[in-house]
Amino acid sequence: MTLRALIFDVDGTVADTEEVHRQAFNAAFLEMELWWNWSAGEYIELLKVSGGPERITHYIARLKIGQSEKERLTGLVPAIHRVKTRIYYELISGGRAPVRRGVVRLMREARAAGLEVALAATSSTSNIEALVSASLEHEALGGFSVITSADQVAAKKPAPDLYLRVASQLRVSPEDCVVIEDSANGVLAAKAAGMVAIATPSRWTATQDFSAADLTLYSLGDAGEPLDPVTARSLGAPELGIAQVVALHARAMQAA
Ligand code: XBP
Ligand code: MG
Repeated sequence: MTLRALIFDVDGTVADTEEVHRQAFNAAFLEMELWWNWSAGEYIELLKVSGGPERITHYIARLKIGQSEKERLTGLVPAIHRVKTRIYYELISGGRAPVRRGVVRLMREARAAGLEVALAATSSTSNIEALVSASLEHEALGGFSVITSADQVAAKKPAPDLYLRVASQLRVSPEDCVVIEDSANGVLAAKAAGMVAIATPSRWTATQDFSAADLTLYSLGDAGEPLDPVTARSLGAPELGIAQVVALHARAMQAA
């Protein structure tokens, strides 16, 4: 089983988008005349639920209000999320989300090594495309073998559906894939799909449990911002390069 594909989660992995998502949620609540406003601290907790509609529903379920009011508000979730998605699309199209260090370099190294490079996200395809166009200026959409989002599968992370769909679209076996993920749900989804998972927690997910990951790094490292000496020594390089990804995959396959 040789490594054939490198799959990047999008939100929090390719770029630090969650602050933009949080602002879009709050702007949507305002527009819908709802009294909610998610603080950064609250959002870290809410991010343990994957998916915008699921997150709002989870939030409503915990409000100290009557059951009938909860049902009325839950009925509004699709409308709230449509407004949120419109606002997010506008914000992200303005290039508001910084790309994480080393992501573009590792994508290019993977392509140069003949690997498929794919994107997989819980958010919608249009949101991913807006982010790629606005923030990954040199990485054309065409540079990705597959771009898949949760609106194409039945169950969101931590279910394996999204990653299994990427593997089938790439016509590769899940075992031939390595996933880069910033969330615990994402790592669990990749592992449930039978893939090797590298976790790169973000400032929003740093408190989550990444014990299921095959490797956890706080960053991929990059020229000008190498990994700290201890991490670099354990990795055998100042940044996570495609050679380290191939070696990790080979070790995981031998151990399987
Ligand atoms: C990200 C999510 C998404 C975003 C919000 O997960 O869970 O729900 O936070 O986007 P991942 P939507 O990085 O695992 O893809 O509101 O479009 O769902
Ligand atoms: Mg993510």
